[in-house]
Amino acid sequence: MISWLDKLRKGYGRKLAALHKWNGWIVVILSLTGLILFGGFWRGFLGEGRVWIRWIHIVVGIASLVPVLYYLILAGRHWKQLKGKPKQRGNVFVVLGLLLGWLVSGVLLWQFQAVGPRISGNALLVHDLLTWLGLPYIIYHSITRTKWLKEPHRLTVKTGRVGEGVNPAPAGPQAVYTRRAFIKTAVGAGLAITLGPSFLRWLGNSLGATSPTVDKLVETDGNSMTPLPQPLPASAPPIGGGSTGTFRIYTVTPIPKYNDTNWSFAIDGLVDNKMSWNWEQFVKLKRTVQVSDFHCVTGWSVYKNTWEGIPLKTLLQQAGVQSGATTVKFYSGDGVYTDALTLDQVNQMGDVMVAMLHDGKLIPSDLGGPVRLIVPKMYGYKSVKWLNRIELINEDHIGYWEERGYSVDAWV
Ligand SMILES: Nc1nc2c(c(=O)[nH]1)N[C@H]1C(S)=C(S)[C@@H](COP(=O)(O)O)O[C@H]1N2
Ligand SMILES: [Mo]
Repeated sequence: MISWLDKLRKGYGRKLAALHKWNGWIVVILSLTGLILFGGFWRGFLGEGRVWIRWIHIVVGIASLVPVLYYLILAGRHWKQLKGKPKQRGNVFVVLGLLLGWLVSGVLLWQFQAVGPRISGNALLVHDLLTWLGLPYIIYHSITRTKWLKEPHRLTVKTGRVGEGVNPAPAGPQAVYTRRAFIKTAVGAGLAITLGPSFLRWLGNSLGATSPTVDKLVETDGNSMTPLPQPLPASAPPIGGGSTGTFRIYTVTPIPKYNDTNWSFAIDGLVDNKMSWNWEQFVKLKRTVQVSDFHCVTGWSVYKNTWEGIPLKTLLQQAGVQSGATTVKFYSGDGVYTDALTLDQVNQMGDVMVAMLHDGKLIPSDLGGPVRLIVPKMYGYKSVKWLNRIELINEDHIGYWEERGYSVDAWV
């Protein structure tokens, strides 16, 4: 046992340097893939590629445990070496803490279905917070610790014509200090200026009790629908008391814009009465109100949404589902996104809704309005945005994200 550890410790200095390098690459890969996963912008672009990036992120994330464990074997000696260097000792703690924090919260996010939305929601908060604080720290650390900054006179030696025997005089300590201090400040300020505002916005949205951003999205709604639906008394003020949490705007296409002339809705396929509506007609359909939570598989949730719309069951009854039908297929007006539920699932759930209002206001275009599907008991990818067609079919249909690796079983 002891000799086995000793073997691993052999060549300590070289190993520590190699570890540092490997760790650096792991952090670079995780940052790039993580930022792509975080940015909604990439979703439309990447499509299926996103699932691969997610897998790379998870596998490399778990693999990051290897250098951490290896470091712990070497840590005793490294620790002694850093005696009298409190800053560097602090740095070891920060980096180990970051890596372990990312790892634990990452595993919980990966296993979202096993741990449930509350835990994965908190894991996402931790994962994001560590990224907001840790990534700038690591970038700062790597820039301000590069060799030429630490030992600038060596650089001059290298670039000077050494062989001639006249080494240029090393810069005086005063000059080194000011140049180092200046660059450190510049890097710090640059990071603060570029990342600060987005960080504060993220912090406000994540920790804020209500989601004022929905109001903002309503204000800047790309849709212009007339007439506006009159909310039911249960919607205004919303019986749910107003939603808490923030929707992340997800789309795999540019966000479509609607008005009352280019919007329509249809039910067809295996039904006795195929039906279609324009906006004016659709607004007149009888609506109901329900309160429910909304969970995305990536970890975020929005709680206590008051949705107003038409229960899917009601629409299906009016259309008269034929006995051969087994599946309800949903189409988005974006022309790309689809998903499906079996008729059994629809009947079992009872709260699947074709929603038109959220907390008493018309759903804005960014959030899938004017009409989107809501499936509270399943993860968000079932809740098709810009819903404009429902088709009854007699075979299975694999939805957009299911085709790209998400579980067909989307139960929360
Ligand atoms: N048309 C369409 N519907 C969609 C999506 C999409 O990209 N396009 N994303 C799904 C996913 S994964 C989630 S979590 C929710 C997000 O809804 P939001 O953008 O209103 O927050 O919409 C779902 N419905
Ligand atoms: Mo999602």
